Amino acid sequence: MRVKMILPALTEATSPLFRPIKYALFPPLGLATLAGYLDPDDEVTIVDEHVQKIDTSDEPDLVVIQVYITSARRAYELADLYRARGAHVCLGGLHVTSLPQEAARHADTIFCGPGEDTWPRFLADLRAGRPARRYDSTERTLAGLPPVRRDLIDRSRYLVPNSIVVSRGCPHVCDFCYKEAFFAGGKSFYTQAVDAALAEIDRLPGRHLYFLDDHLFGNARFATALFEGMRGMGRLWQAAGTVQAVLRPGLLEKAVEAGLRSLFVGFETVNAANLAEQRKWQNIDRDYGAAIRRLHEHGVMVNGSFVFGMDHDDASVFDRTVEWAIGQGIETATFHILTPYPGTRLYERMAKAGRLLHSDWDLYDTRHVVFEPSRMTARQLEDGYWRAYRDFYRWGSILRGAATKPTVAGRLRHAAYAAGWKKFEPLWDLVIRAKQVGRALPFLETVLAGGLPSRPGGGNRSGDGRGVTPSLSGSRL
Ligand code: B12
Ligand code: SF4
Repeated sequence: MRVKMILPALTEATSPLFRPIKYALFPPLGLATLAGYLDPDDEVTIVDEHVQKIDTSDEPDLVVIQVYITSARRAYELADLYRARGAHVCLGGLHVTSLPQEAARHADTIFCGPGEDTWPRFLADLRAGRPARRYDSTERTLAGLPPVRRDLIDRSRYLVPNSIVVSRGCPHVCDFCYKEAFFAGGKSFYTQAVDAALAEIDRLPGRHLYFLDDHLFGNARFATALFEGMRGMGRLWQAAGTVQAVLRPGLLEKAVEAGLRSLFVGFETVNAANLAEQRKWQNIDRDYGAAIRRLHEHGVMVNGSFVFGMDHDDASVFDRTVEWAIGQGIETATFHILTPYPGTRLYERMAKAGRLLHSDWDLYDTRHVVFEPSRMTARQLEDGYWRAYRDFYRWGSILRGAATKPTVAGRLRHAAYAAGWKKFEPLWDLVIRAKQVGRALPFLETVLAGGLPSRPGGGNRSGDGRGVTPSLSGSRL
């Protein structure tokens, strides 16, 4: 069977003028995971439109498309094209799960929720000549997961080819997050067996890893065993975690011993009232400053994530957030405009109150205002969002942030990391066009390694020295 798997891109990522580096960070791990279930004699390709053009002149038997909200329009366009040509078209992923009826109009088969249970079921049905129109995931386990088909990924096109996930979902329930809707109908947080996760890590070449798990620290027992198993592998890695997990005694130390050097932390807001509104219980009454100090003391750089536009935010929130982040010595920040994804509680609340402005999914990209804010105008919110980026990444701000570090080496590392992410965008653009992303960055791995409080154990168990791919944690999104 000829199988074509596609990750369509949103318009910005395919711009002929300028391609932000964030779209060349991570390969399509979801599709590579699903490819693991195909037969060895299936002819399969994975095409990621964020980094390559899609040739639509072919005639595959089966087309598999992963749909995010921001790429839904493009995904449907490709689906219609291949259906007209007689291929069996499957659509799955977050947006299909949120709006199955919308997606079904463009597909032969749709998939709701994670694919590990439904996808092999569908493949068996297809081979038996009776594929269904819709599959809903209910069994949630990562046991027996076949190896991710990384051989189908062109590593040289990505800054971080070694992205990995060893769990799914998250134990928390924040109102604005995709997670409750996506995992409805089954468990919403589960992990691989520790040995399987370690084996997957061991298979990855080079030194650097990026865990894309929503909350790698979410199950403390699993995380402890994983970090203990990773000790001595000589890895340098980045991940996402919560303030709560950082403050938990012992866990961060183990992560650092295993090679953690930069953490994406969802602070979300400096406005405490917003946390209750969004059911971000795990952040309430947590000392953000203490969490940052603890990370920095352990040589871990912080990528702070902030959301603007919650109901208690007024027009002063941008300056306050930026000043706070600089003063805390946060190395990189990711700002978002609050975006109600269909299927979330936030979306329901906004829809009920008549506050949604439109359903143009292209603009649900966390850079546009798609609802009526409560204490400022939509214009103020959008302008403030862009201003926050500009102000945080000014040279003056980078140097002020760097100056909070106690040592010269620490200051240099901060400046190199923050500037590398945002100050050299035109250079990244050139590197992407020259298809040299994968080779460009041993320098950044050096930056990550620069903060070690102590040296981790020696070499790389499986490493072959290739694919050393340091990253900037500047974007999880
Ligand atoms: C890595 C990442 C990115 C990367 C790369 C994406 C990629 N290569 O896949 C980059 C940096 C490009 C990115 C960009 C953006 N992202 Co992003 N990203 C993620 C992140 C952190 C991890 C994705 C991942 O690899 N997961 C692990 C794999 C194994 O899971 P998976 O991809 O979901 O695939 C599984 C299932 O979805 C399902 N499945 C998927 N497709 C199909 C198809 C079929 C047929 C079947 C059967 C099953 C199936 O089966 C797979 C195996 O279980 C997620 C958070 C998350 N936890 O998902 C956010 C997330 C997906 N991003 C999000 C957003 C908003 C964005 C941006 C708009 C942000 C921005 N402001 O620019 C952009 C635009 C994305 C776009 N192109 O349209 C949102 C999506 C919201 C939504 N409802 O669509 C998420 C959920 C973050 C969040 N919490 O809000 N992102
Ligand atoms: S902690 Fe993060 S991943 Fe978990 S529910 Fe909240 S926003 Fe989503």
